[in-house]
Amino acid sequence: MKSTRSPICTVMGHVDHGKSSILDKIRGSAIVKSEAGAITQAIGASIIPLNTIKKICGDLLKQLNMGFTIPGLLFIDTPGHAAFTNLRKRGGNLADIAILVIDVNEGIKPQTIESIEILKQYKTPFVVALNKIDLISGWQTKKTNILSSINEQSKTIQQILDTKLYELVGKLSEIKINSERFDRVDDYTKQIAMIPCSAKTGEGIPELLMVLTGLAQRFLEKCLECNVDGSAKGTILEVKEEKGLGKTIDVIIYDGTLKKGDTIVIAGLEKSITTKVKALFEPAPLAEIRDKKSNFKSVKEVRAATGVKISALDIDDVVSGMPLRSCQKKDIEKTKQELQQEVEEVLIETDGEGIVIKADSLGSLEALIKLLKENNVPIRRASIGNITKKDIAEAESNYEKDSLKSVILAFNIKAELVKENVKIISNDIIYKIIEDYDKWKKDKLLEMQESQIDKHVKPCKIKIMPGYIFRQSNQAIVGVDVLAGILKVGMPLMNSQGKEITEVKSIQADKDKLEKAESGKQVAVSIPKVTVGRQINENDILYSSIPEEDFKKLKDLKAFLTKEEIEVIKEIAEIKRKDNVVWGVWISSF
Ligand SMILES: Nc1nc2c(ncn2[C@@H]2O[C@H](COP(=O)(O)OP(=O)(O)OP(=O)(O)O)[C@@H](O)[C@H]2O)c(=O)[nH]1
Ligand SMILES: [Mg+2]
Repeated sequence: MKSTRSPICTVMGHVDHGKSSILDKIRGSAIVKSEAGAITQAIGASIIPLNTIKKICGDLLKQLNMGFTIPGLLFIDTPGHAAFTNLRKRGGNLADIAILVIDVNEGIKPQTIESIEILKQYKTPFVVALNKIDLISGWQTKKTNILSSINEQSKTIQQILDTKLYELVGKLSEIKINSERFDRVDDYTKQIAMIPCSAKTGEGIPELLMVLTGLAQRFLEKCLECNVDGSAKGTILEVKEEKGLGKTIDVIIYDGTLKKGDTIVIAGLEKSITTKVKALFEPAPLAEIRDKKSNFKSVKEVRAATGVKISALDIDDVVSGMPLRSCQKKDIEKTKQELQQEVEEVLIETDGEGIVIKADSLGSLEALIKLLKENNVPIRRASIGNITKKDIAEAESNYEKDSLKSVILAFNIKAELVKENVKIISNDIIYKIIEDYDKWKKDKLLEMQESQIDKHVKPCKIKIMPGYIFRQSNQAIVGVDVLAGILKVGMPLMNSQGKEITEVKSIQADKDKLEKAESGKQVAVSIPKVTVGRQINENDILYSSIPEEDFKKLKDLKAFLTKEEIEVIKEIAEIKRKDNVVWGVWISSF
């Protein structure tokens, strides 16, 4: 039998911006507004029935002028830590809809961007809860709806709120999110609604629920037609050891019914696990938890959408984010294949060129892969869990060919193994990993090019200083003024007619031996094969004698030459051409 299940709504956002508090307030309002059945606590989630939402929203929902068929909303809180960053199901986000919480006084923070990136990738509709408005200094809490409350604030406060709100609208538009205050939105398919609110005073919470419910109903009705009596489909939230129960798995069920005794298949990294539901648990009513009887209540069956704790044998190797299905005995093999295929669609194992990536869960790995693909970064291997010797070896195999790909990107994973030729970039914010990777690549490229340029004879211009002839011949020693570029030991030198006459044997200044001398320095150099008064004289200008091959290479590395060096290299080319008209002409001019 087809029926509409509750849309799954995740609450996302930066640490401490008030995700849990907003959910608490929604739950709190639910309990205040009606007694029995106001909310159902599920494992890792709370379900607010439509009737309760209607009571909380009062006349607000009527304004929307819509008929509601969704039974309610199932909320999942995502804790600040990263394991929950991306709750996935095949082909999408486990969440049908989301609340993005932003602290009005703090604005956009790293995890806000992270959340937006994930919502964008999966095209998940969302609203922005602009939280903590009560902390705007001078804010007066009113017991009316949020719009009247805003209108009743002083003009200054109204202005402050508007400034903060539109600053945020501006920032969001930079990352291609078109947003607007909820009452000023004219097309919910094009604009993200922002609802100013306070989880502390409750202001704006009914409006937040109204917009969310309206959005859920309008856009989700079709995709929520699930088969309540069919086999259960779910996503693993967490694997947990519970006192008295042993290993258990917390699962969000988004389709079908799961019963005690059902056969379940859970996809694994190498192979799937098939087991039986030994027991199903929901959170115990508050009173029982207080009596310390148990935190959990055993139930016979659960229906989508809900969160449930499953106790079963052989679940030690279950990984969070993995898909779960219940099935008939005869369908085990088929289900196994389907689930394993789903996982293999995410994991990557190739011999091609590309980087290695690791993540702590299937969901975060998928999100990371998607972002890298958008950035055209080739992936050789993508897998879950700690970095292994094999990962290192795979990354290192790129080193010879392209050291920029000798990299492991790790999301929410400790980087313990190290190897000289393999760069490991780890972070618990996905887009930070990508930023760090880009930065590392840029720096590394510069470094590589810089070391490249040092292999070539670079442009340099010196003048033999009058009165500083220390030795005339037999390895002449003269004082020189470095007019441009860097004079280096080993550098071949030519005169201003373009004739290569000598090279720099050594450089000395104040009795110190130097490897090089920069423009502006005056140093003594020893130069063989020349005699002062014959091949060279006081006041002569000498240049580095750049071989034609080097001239070409320097053209490609132009970015690493100073303006002064570029001027000199042009002079050098002119001089070389006096002797050989085609010198370097096949290289377009500098
Ligand atoms: N004044 C005020 N304080 C708030 C509001 N919302 C949350 N807080 C406070 O902000 C702090 C963080 O709130 P949480 O709800 O725990 O934030 P969170 O986003 O769930 O944090 P993590 O789960 O750690 O990421 C707590 O001290 C809350 O009491 C609000 O609207 N007004
Ligand atoms: Mg929290």
